Amino acid sequence: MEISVILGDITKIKADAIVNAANTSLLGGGGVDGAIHRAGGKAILDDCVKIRNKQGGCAVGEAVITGAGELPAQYVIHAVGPVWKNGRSQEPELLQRAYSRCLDLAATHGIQVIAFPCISTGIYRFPKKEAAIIAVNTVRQHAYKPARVIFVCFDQESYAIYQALLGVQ
Ligand code: AR6
Repeated sequence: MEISVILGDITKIKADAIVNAANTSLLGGGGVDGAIHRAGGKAILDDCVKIRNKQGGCAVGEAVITGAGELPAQYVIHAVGPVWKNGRSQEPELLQRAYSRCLDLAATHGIQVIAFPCISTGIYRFPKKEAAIIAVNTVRQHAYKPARVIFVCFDQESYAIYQALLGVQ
């Protein structure tokens, strides 16, 4: 398993699956969620609505998978991270579970290349470094080993944090 980090827009990544930092409604929002739905078109929302009608959205710390519409990826995995409150409301455990559920779905769908954004670190205000440590540790410790995991950072600060954690220049 190769783990890498890039600075850029996750909607441009040609992975088997890109991960979305969604919310429990699965109906879209701002941040990376807005970018993915804008770039991918209506097909992604249609798939989300079907899942919503069947299971009533997606709980915090869980993930669901849809097609990727017009995106270069094949699938979008919509993960719901926690809103940061005070760090004592199970935020770390819930963030870890969200990453882990993405890898569970990757395993069941035979996904070999998966790209993650920095879930919960934008609108949900999870501290960037703590979130990155959880993301990297969860990927390293999960039973499923895809061929390639790409952490896609959208800001220089997150990029530097992942570079340091992964020991790359
Ligand atoms: N490519 C990669 N990363 C991005 C992109 C992009 N195009 N755009 C933003 N980011 P956020 P959250 C980064 O706020 O904190 C939505 O409204 C961003 O810089 O997108 O989990 C949802 O519907 C940050 O590092 O997600 C939820 O309601 C990271 O993606 C809520 O926001 C996550 O920031 C979820 O909040």
